[in-house]
Amino acid sequence: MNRFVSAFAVLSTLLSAQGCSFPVKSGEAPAQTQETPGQPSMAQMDGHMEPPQPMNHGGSSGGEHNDPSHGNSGTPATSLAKLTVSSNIAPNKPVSLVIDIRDSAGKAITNFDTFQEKLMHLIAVSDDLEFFSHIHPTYKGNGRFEVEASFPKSGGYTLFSDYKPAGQIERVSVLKTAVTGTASPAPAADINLTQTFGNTKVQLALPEATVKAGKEVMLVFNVRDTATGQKVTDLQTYLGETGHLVIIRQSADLKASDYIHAHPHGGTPAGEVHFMTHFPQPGKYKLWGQFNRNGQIVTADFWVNVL
Ligand SMILES: [Cu+2]
Repeated sequence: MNRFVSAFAVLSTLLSAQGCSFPVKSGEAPAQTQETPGQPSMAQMDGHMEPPQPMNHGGSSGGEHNDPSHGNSGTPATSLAKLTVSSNIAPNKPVSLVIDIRDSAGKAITNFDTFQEKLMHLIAVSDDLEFFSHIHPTYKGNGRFEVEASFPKSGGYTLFSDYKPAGQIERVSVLKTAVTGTASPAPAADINLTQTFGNTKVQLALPEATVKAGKEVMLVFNVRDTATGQKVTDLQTYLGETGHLVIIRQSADLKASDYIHAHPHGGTPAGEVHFMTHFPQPGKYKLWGQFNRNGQIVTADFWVNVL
């Protein structure tokens, strides 16, 4: 009962934030559901030196003629994601997440392109950005993806669902859910740029002491072994690349425009992973670099203040 209240409260916030509406059938399903429009991913904009929003690609000369979302910001996106959670989510209790992808007419989208080795990448974060999870839902056919997840603590969560309808550009749909109970206050942001994760010490090198919004910046992750202090030599590809970097801007209501997925540059020295990206606007950003040390995924998180 309680969860319906929170689900619809979140939904209405989203609708007003997005400035568009789509039908909500109350009582349609016994589970917590959420629908959000897909937006062109910022990932595909990396390297284009364009600000992430508004999604303005400069008129009709682009090659992706199948994508009406390239028009004015008021144009509806061509895909919608709906999240269904089978039960009340308790902290640390595995729960099945079902994500249905439909087109703007409500019809299931049934064909997806693989990118970075998967059909869907799902980034789940607690709304205070303390918890991060990168998982890959399984495609069940008829537009439906499923994955088991568990969330460590009470409070709101945002899921960034990253997928590519066949022949179209990458999309990011934002889904919201909540874990029962009262959220505990977030710990203070640790702004130290050297952190240890198990047997790996990662130092994030910024190009300048102050990072400014709207500028292309190179972020360098120096990955060392804690035992030897030396740069590691055992990095392997992870999902087809030498590393992945997810960046999310801290915000009371996380949106697709707060999400950046950066891809690394090749040809860098052993133990270094370089990402070119930009921070669209001032704020506090959380960064999660993911690296594969001989089969073990290291997730290195940092806070960066952008002026
Ligand atoms: Cu992924």
